[in-house]
Amino acid sequence: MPITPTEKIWMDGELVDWADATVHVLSHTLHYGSGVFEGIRAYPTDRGVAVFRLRDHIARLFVSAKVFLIDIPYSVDEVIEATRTVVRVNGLGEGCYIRPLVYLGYGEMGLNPMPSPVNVSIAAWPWGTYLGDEGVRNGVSTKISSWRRHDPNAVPTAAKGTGMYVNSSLAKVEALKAGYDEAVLLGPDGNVSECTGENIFVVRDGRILTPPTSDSGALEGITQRSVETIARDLGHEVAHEQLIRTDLYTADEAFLTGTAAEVVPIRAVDDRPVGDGTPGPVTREIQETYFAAVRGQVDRYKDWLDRVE
Ligand code: PPE
Repeated sequence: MPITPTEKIWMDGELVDWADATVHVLSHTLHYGSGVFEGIRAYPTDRGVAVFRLRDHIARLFVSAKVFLIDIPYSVDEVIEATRTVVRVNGLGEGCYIRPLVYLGYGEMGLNPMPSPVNVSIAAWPWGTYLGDEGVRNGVSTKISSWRRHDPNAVPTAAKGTGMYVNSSLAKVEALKAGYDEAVLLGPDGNVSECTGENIFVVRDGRILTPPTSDSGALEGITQRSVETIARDLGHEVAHEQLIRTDLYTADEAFLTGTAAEVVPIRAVDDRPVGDGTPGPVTREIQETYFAAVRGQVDRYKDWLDRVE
């Protein structure tokens, strides 16, 4: 997805011009993938632009850092305020994607990350639908990847670590080159885990199922949690259950969730149409409610929104 540059990027307490937001080539994270990050969206509402679940995202950034033994030299509140500042100074009233990154900078070389300085940056830019407007409307095609999701005892899947995303990139490239829109990864135990940057749900016999995040190697998604709340509020039964590959082939409906992707129907898995190959009614209902909630149009979810002005 191309980026439209904005004016300023927040770097270690300063607002830096977009073009000057650079790092040294010997930054630790560039070599060893030793950083942690977040993906957040802000949306236009009738009371100005608002960030969706901002505190939850920044809290997860700090949890990721804790897992990697990285001490972020700012408080949660300072990072929240900095995030709001980035949206405000760049005039992103129509909404945007926000990328906070904690990375180890230029210090010492070698695998020991501890002597390297901890740097924090926050960038934001307007970003359309991650998997395409067509995908949001009619669903995406997916392929079970030949790449397995991480074993939680190999890398900490509960953290959003930068280096861990080579796995997602490998799976994404494989799927795209084979002519699919997105990959579904199986976890180390062979059960369904998640997509490259999204959690996965199926609808079967009126129940909404998503894999248990902790042991499937999947990230615990904030969109996933929001969708679970929305689905229950709509009267659906939601459960975390292990799913195997054929559960995706035989599901009545399937969809994926993530901050960048939002809520996207899955129209096919390994060339098997999901249901009749068009987005089903439960997926549609949840998708519509999610899109309304993030724009401040559903009263009961208004506390998920953090106004910027
Ligand atoms: N799984 C993975 C592996 C993942 O990266 C994300 C977010 C999710 C699940 C969903 O989490 P949440 O955003 O809290 O609902 N992926 C972020 C990065 C995407 C990217 O391609 O870059 C995102 O959506 O911002």
